[in-house]
Amino acid sequence: ITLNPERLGSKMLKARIIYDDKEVEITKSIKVLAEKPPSIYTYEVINTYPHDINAFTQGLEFYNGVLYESTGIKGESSLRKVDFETGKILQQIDLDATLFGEGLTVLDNKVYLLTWQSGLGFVYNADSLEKTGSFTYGKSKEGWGLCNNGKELFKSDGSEKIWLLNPENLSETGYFTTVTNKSVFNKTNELEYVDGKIYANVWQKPSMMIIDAKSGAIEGVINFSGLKNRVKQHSKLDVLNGVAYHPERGTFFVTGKRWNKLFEVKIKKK
Ligand code: DDQ
Ligand code: CA
Repeated sequence: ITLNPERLGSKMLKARIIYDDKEVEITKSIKVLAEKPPSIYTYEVINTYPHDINAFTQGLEFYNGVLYESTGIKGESSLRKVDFETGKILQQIDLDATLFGEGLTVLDNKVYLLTWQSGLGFVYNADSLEKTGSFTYGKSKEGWGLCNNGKELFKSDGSEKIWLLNPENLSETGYFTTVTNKSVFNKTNELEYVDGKIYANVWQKPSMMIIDAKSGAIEGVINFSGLKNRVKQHSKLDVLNGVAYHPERGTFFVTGKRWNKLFEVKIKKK
């Protein structure tokens, strides 16, 4: 039996054998893990910008120099364009109060936005934020994070899988599993695609993973636990969430749910 080594994770092996003159099928589940442990990365804060303290940040991505941000919580969910330097909201649309906004990504002037548990996503014109379409999920469970590589979308759903979606019709064309050399990991949340890797923050952890976007191998981890202490402390303060890459500056921007700051950081291998 040969395994497709491109994608890691759980595999089901099936074999038909002759036993006592009878043909029987045997199955065995195995886990194909990454070869190497993840490398440790560190970060340096190079700038701090204001961020809406009320925003329950879900999606974060730059497109043509503008920061696109989506927020969650029913009745507070929105899609906005933000001037990252001042934190000023340039344009905003609110989601129906029955929906819980989740991740977003922008491709070919279209914003794709997920909702959490209603199985529903939306498409908007990136300039006007006018709604141009909607879609439902296939086999993926919930709507968590989104990013894209210029051709396909990547979607997290709270499980150990990252799904690939066709941007034309939003069909799920496959998935890969996020694994280290030791085990399978779940709960990747907000995503960002840069040069063949997906930067993913992990729900309820102050950490980010660097995942190979083909195999699913977790190649790096970054501990951002120092950042939450640097924002205004208040009773509704929530977890680190939101990572956006700025290609012209070559830096990452990270924030959290109801954080009053957006941090511009440089990431490097320890
Ligand atoms: N998710 O973004 C990680 C997918 C879900 C975040 C859910 C946070 C719960 C907030 C409280 C909900 C009250 C109905
Ligand atoms: Ca992002």
